[in-house]
Amino acid sequence: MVTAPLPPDPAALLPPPEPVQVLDDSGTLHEVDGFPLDLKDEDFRNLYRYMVLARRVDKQAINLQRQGQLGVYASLLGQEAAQVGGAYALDEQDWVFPSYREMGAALVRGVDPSAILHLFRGTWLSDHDPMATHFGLLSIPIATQALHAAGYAMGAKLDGKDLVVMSYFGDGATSEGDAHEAMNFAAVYDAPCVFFVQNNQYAISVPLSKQTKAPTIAHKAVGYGMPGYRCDGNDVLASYAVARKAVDRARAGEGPCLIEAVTYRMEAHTTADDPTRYRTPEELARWKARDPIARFETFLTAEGLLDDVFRAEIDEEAKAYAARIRAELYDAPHGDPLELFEHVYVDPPASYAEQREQLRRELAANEAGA
Ligand SMILES: Cc1ncc(C[n+]2csc(CCOP(=O)(O)OP(=O)(O)O)c2C)c(N)n1
Repeated sequence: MVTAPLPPDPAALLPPPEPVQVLDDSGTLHEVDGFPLDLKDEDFRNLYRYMVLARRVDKQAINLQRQGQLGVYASLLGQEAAQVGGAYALDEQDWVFPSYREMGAALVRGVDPSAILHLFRGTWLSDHDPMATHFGLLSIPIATQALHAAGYAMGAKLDGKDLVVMSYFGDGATSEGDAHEAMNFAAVYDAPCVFFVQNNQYAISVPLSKQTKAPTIAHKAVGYGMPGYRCDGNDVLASYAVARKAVDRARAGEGPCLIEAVTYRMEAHTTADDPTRYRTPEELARWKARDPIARFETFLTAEGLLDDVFRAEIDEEAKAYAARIRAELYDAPHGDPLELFEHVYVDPPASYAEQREQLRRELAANEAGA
């Protein structure tokens, strides 16, 4: 008699009761069983560098929006450790499919931040060349990138390619059908895919408590038959160690994982949001005290890896990044809105031509009235 293989032991897929934490709140390192750190001094410095650059680019982007140079911007403040730690676990041939908040992961992949900011300015309709960095285009429709990631990973497996795909999305995105379908497909087909959820506690104004009744987001993994991990997302080393484990499993053909990095969005949802309407100053202060960069600095200083020379070097580099962004973005000419219709269909449907004509008329009327 042929018997079906036993389903995985659900208990083995459950996240540990506490999020994995490598650096405690005071910046002291405790290695965690099962999540080894394979990092050298140079890696510690790189992680720090990316986090500081991400924060500086983020600040510059907010300033540009305030000056009317960007339409809108979604800040990553507070999420630097989760993003940088996660992306640092990938190899060059691997891929990332991001949401709109992933400037930190973009920097790790070598994406030019100005290219991304052009999208927020509306200079052009896409942002950067994904083939150059293996960093997908920013996805604004929530959770759609999880499907792109699952599909890309399934395709890579069919092609016999050695690559792992990581998709970043938020706690709110886990309520979308797209996230469910992506995780289910990836698990069923053992796709080399890591679903990296940054649980920053809010989906715009909706708190996590109104998002799910699951004990944690990581618990949802069991329903798909894949392991769920949780880590302290304000701890760059924990974010790295957990992502490393998930990436290694996926690369070894053991299928996908769901990671929940527990973190906090310290800024507004986007520059169009007012977070004082739905969260308290006390809550913000509690999370500010857990700042991911400050915690890592304490560790690096104690290890003798962060001296004044290195600090000054990174500070100079961050200033230069910001200056380049200002030079590139300030008063950059806008693209032609009609381009919107150019690259979607080979044979556009008739309704498309009507919509294009409607936009053309509106633009002409605006021009005439200007
Ligand atoms: C399909 C879809 N529905 C609604 C929106 C509007 N929207 C933009 S951001 C957002 C909240 C997303 O929250 P979360 O997934 O937690 O990510 P975060 O923004 O906190 O990083 C919503 C509902 C959207 N962009 N796409």
